[in-house]
Amino acid sequence: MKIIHTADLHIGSPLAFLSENDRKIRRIELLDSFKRLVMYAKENAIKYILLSGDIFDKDKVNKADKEYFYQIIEANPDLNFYYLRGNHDTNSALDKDNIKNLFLFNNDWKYYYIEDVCISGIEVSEKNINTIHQTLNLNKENYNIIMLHGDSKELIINKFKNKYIDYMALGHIHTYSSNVLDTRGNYVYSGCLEGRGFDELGEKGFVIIDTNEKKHTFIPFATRIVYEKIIDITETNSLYDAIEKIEEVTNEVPDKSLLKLIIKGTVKYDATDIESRLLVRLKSRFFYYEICNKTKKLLNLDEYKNDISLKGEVIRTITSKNIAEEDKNDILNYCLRLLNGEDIEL
Ligand SMILES: [Mn+2]
Repeated sequence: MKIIHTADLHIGSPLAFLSENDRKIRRIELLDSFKRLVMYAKENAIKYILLSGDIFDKDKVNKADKEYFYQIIEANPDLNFYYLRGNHDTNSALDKDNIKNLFLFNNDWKYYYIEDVCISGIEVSEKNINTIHQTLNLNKENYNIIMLHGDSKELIINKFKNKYIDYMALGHIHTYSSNVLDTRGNYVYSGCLEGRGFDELGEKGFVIIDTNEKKHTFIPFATRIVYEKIIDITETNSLYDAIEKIEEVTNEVPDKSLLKLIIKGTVKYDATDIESRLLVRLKSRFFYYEICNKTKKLLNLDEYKNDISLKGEVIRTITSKNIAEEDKNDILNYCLRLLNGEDIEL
């Protein structure tokens, strides 16, 4: 039997860094990824989908989005959905216990049996966290799947060892990871279906559990991927060289992604213009991009040696101090930028 494990869709996320229009598009994509997942399940004859919490970003999610999510479930009665709520969507399914193909969980262990597969789960709270390990009751002969939402520390994963668990379908951590629980089972975070910001970088997707083969596979599935690239342009000799080097890196990032470029290094030329030189190409290729220009200029101190100005005075004072050359350059850079009226970030 094949079962899909997904979690942390966070439908209704604010996505505040995007423009109003892009935010609208991206929010629809978060919901649409769930619909694509259901289509994928149908095409691959997978009848069971586990939703391990935080399907909605918060309980007060847009009503239309919430209804649409449940309509996708109701429109596919041949698929079975197991929805265990997380810390963001505690009340999201309160009035949904009438949907025949939607199976919910609560604060006590609940067990659903499909042939020799047992899908169990419990919604963890402060009240039950210290007893959930003892109250779990599994049959050794079954293929046992446990659904939980929380990080491995708060769930006290070690206490689940040697309880006949084959697969722990977890939610809460937004990146896929699979770890050994004991000689029999694994505990797996499916991660979210779509990266929403620069704290959710890289491939996102879901997991297919194969209970016959006793294995599981991560399937990359995101509409767009969020990337962060750090580029050091210290070795470049001109703005043109720097742009070439940066474009070499950005060319490898797929179209329509979300990209943050962090450009750093100390250069001999003026690199303040980097952002505008990159604008045309980046704007046309990416859904969203931002540039963080952390470059510093290597100063030619001789130019200021006899300068009768506040700038000259500052430079003479700092250069005469007994500090490491590298630190000196940094301090001078900050001072000169302050004198230019710029805001600096230390
Ligand atoms: Mn969570």
